[in-house]
Amino acid sequence: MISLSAQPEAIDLSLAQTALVIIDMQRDFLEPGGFGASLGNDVSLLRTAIAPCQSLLAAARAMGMLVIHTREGHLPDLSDAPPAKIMRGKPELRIGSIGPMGRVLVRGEPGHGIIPELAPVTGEIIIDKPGKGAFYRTELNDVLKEQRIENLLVCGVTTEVCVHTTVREGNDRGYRCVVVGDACASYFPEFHRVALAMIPAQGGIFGWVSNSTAVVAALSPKRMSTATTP
Ligand code: TIU
Repeated sequence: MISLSAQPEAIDLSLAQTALVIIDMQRDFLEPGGFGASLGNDVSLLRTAIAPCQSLLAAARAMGMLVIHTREGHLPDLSDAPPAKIMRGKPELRIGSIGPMGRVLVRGEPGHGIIPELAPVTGEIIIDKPGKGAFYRTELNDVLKEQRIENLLVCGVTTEVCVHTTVREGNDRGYRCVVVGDACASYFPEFHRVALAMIPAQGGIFGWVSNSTAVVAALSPKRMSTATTP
């Protein structure tokens, strides 16, 4: 059991019942030529989340915490992509079109892969999701129930889109969701700030917000032993 400093207040977490969920750290969102860039975004803005996600991942791996990576993307025949999503806006490349990293937002294409800095290792779970939320049309809830997980440490991109949707879904399903703020990023810094502010408002309406330094310290056995020293 650890006590993690967070907003709106510290949260006690049983680590055996806690999972790290890394949302959509894919080349399609973080590298030029992918889905994020096709929507007109400056993808370099998301890179601030990489190092904090790496720290969280290393700490979670070191203590054997369940790690879940998610990827947004569609089947090659686009049967799981609603026309309303494909035809939305005026992107340079639509979902399914061929770009420099293969077909945009399609499973199995280079752009759909997780960035090398955060590549999953054997034993970690990868959830492929067709929507913004990681619970919608996926096995995520079943996996979490099977592993008796009650708490989610959530990071990744983008703060106000897939991170927020997943946290809202998870909160409604009874999970305590702690968003690791500096390990999330948005193409819109103001949206990032406001999205994080919404979560702990009203006594924690969607969950808690913490930061990677606090989480890594709380997960580190060294810190836990020194914390007991008077
Ligand atoms: N466009 C945008 O900000 N995000 C997405 O489309 N997906 C995720 O957030 N992963």
